[in-house]
Amino acid sequence: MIEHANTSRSITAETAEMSADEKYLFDLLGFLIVRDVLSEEHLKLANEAIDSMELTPSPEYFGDSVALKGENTSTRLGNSEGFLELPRPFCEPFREMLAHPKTIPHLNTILGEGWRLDHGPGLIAMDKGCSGGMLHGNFDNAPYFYREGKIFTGLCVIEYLLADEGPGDGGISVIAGSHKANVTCPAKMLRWEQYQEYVTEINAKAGDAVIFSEACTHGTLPWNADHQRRAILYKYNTGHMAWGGGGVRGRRPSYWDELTAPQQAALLLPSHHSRRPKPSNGYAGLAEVADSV
Ligand SMILES: O=C(O)CCC(=O)C(=O)O
Repeated sequence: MIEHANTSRSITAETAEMSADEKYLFDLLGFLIVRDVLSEEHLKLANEAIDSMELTPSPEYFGDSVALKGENTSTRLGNSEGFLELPRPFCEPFREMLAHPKTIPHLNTILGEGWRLDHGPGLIAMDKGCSGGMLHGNFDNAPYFYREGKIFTGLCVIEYLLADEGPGDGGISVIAGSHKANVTCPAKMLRWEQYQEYVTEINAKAGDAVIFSEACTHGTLPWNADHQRRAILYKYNTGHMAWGGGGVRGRRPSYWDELTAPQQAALLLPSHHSRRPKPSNGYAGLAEVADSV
């Protein structure tokens, strides 16, 4: 047995893991396509559920990029609420995706056993001509590295495609290998205005899952296909980022209102990495997230 002095035992000999080939590809590229994850029945049910929903326009993410601006004024549509609470049978595909038998091995390998849903599920729906979104990635405190035969990283996305994303359609795109980049990505590349040949448009079929580390620079290309783009994103994190379950459990304590913002922020449950109220943003959003204490 190999002794690994510094790593935790979040992966054991019994852990269901992704294959050696998949591990190679994910480590090399920062993303992976897993084919045929959703059954035809679940794919149909998920799409029927979305057909019956009123989708809301999402904020625009193309920033000042000329290249990512779509031909139409239509923004991407979305919904990030209620998928798991839908009436049966419509909740079933979304609940299965939460911990899907075909992608559990991937989460185990990437995040270690004990991973948790960090946020989502959230739907991205785009009609023809819809604008894309700026490339981004490599957030602070969520790097990617490989040590002692094990992947270490933070936020990991499983994006289940509910509609095909074929060549030239647009949609999810990545800079392959950028999860290990050491140098800042040129702004024009993030805007997809230069070096487009190094940005990979991921092509996959409805029912496939695209798995990527948020450390891998990724974004959305404008949508060109006649059919609506539909992808539902589940974002996971390592369990130890919620190692002890938070300083305060259960109901908000009676003395909550007597605490200062820094004191309240210190007690929040561990699910607000980038938007966590902190000194540098003036503790913005504290009131909204405090209910999660
Ligand atoms: O699927 C996409 O369009 C990209 C999603 C994205 O940018 C993200 O999850 O941060």
